[in-house]
Amino acid sequence: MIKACIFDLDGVLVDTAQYHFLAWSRLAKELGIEFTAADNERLKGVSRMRSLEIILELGGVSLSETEKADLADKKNKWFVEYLGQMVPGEIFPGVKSLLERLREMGIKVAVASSSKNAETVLGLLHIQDAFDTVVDGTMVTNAKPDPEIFLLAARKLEVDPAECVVFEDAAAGVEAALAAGMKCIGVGSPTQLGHANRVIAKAGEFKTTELKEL
Ligand code: B16
Ligand code: MG
Repeated sequence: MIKACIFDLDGVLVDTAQYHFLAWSRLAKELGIEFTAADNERLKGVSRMRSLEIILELGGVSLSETEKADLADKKNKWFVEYLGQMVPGEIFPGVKSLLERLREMGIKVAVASSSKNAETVLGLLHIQDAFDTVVDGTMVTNAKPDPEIFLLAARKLEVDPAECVVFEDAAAGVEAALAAGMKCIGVGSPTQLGHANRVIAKAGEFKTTELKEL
């Protein structure tokens, strides 16, 4: 029986990719590296440092760890600045009512996001109180596909991993959820997320009656 729903943030509750794209494009331009919207797709669900490394690889640029850390910091400052434009209405349609329904049913809800800016984003969307717990990139050492972030969320919710379902838009996140011994609903395309227990196009489309069928 499912007792908890764990939501990835970026790409499941809201589209932050557009803001990441603005910041990464600005950095790539400064470095003289061509970076397209298609390239940006490869960064979804990937950690900040790995995202930078992918961009540097695109440009055939190799830098020291210190230089990379400085660039990642610079990108993050711009990202946070661009996030200032985010408004509560950007939460994906149907998500807020889904969260409310789950809680009414006594199902615990959590966010498990690789982003170190998760709290800021939840605050901008005015939904920080909609969750029993939030686990983010500042609290784990191993990035998805490692199951650490989901196992930590289950521990904080005091629920067994087998009683959790994860909503994830990234292939590495689906892998992480399954490795944690949880059920997983892929949010996006079945081609990329075929290893999930089910795939839906948008999180807001999920019907709580479907929890029984997992
Ligand atoms: P930050 P998620 C991920 O969040 C994003 O999908 C990914 O594009 C981003 O690079 C990563 O967070 C780190 O974000 O730079 O804000 O720490 O999908 O796990 O909610
Ligand atoms: Mg995501």
